[in-house]
Amino acid sequence: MAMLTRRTLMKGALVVGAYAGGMGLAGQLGKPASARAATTLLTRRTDALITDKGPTRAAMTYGDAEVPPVLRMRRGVPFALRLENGLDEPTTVHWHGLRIDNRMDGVPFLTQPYVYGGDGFDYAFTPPDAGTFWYHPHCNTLEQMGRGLAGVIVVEDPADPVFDAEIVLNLRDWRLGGDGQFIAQFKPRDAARAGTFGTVRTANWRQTPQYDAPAGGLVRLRIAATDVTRILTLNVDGADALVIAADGNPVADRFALDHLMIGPGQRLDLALRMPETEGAIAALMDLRGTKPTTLVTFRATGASLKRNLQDLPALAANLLSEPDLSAATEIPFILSASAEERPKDGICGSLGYNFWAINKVPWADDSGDPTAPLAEMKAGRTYIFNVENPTPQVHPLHLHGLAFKPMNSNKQALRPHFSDTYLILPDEKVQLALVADNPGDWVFHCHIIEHQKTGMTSYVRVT
Ligand SMILES: [Cu+2]
Repeated sequence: MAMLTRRTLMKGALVVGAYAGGMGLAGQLGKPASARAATTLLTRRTDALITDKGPTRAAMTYGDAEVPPVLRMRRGVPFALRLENGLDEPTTVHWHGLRIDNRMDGVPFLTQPYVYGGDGFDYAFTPPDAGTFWYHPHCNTLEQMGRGLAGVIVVEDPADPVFDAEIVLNLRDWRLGGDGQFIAQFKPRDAARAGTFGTVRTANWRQTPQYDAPAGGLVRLRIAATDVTRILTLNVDGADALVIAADGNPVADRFALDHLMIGPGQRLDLALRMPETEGAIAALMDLRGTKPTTLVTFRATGASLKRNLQDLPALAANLLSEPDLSAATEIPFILSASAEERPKDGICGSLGYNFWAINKVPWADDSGDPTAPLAEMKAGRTYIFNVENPTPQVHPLHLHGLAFKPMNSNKQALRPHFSDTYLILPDEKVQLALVADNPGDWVFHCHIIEHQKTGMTSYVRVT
């Protein structure tokens, strides 16, 4: 059935595996990483071929290749990796969506020291859930992510259905001028609104790349929206596509993709049924905004495999704690604009403004002044976050270390589903129900990074 291997389809996206099963101490969840991991991930500056104007200088990447590698892990298998910081500024790595030990969560000051240029940090954890996740810095985040530091994580499960091909898509924009070189990452007046948009759209750092896949075959598309600002409305032209997982977790009843909105930090796993005829093209589109944008194309190759989407087995569910709504404690989280005084400059960078707040408290996240937790929760108990968005903007709200179920929106019909990032609409009220089953200080913030960095950040404590 598998005519093409994953390796042949990954194209520029180098795959790094670092299963640490045989590596001893570094792989033990809950213990300090006392041994250096066999795999290293180097942050460094690089020239990048993003436009036809020649190399874009002073991009930032992870690893040896131009594009950050896809990190492959296995559910329940210890993983270890040493971050080596080759930048001339501090950084950290956050593993977005992975419910791991708080000490491995990558938030400077709150969970670990920042990692200076020339220094390293040993990350070691066991991913509890299979699915599509991603990794990025939590220090000088707008600049470092804007210049390239964002990669995709695939956590495999041996029971995953076999597809004819798998294609991982890291969707993001770049703030480049007409000469193909970086321009300022943000404009303050836009940070106070929807955020500052990129000028060049890419998938895996290429403009509208084309991938080959077997005609009539089933392709698993693992999509991560890693941009710092842009919200997408995804559709597929020229082929049928089913949504099989969202934000790392299988959907209970898979459904046809139809104008689905995802925001920064969110992921979508699609089962794409390739066209029958060799040479036929399908396209992943973004329909948000004034004109449709083709993000990626897929070209059918060879004789049709005659596969049927309905024959695809369901993905195995992740083992998440079901909230006990009869014994839940409710906690309000109200998003707002803010006009408080300038934040202090921090080692991990400040944008110099407070435009946003949660429960009236603006916090610029990676400045070393974390205020107090907005809520304290008892391990093992159920909580409901009553989130209200009276602002005129959409906000992708991300909670570290825990998984929640969105319920009872006054604006959207919600499917029962576990997630780590919720895209809240203007004037929406929603309930995020969760079991506080992972102790630690967990950041809860908007993933439009300008909003995060100008105050729309808080944290909760689980003890
Ligand atoms: Cu926001």
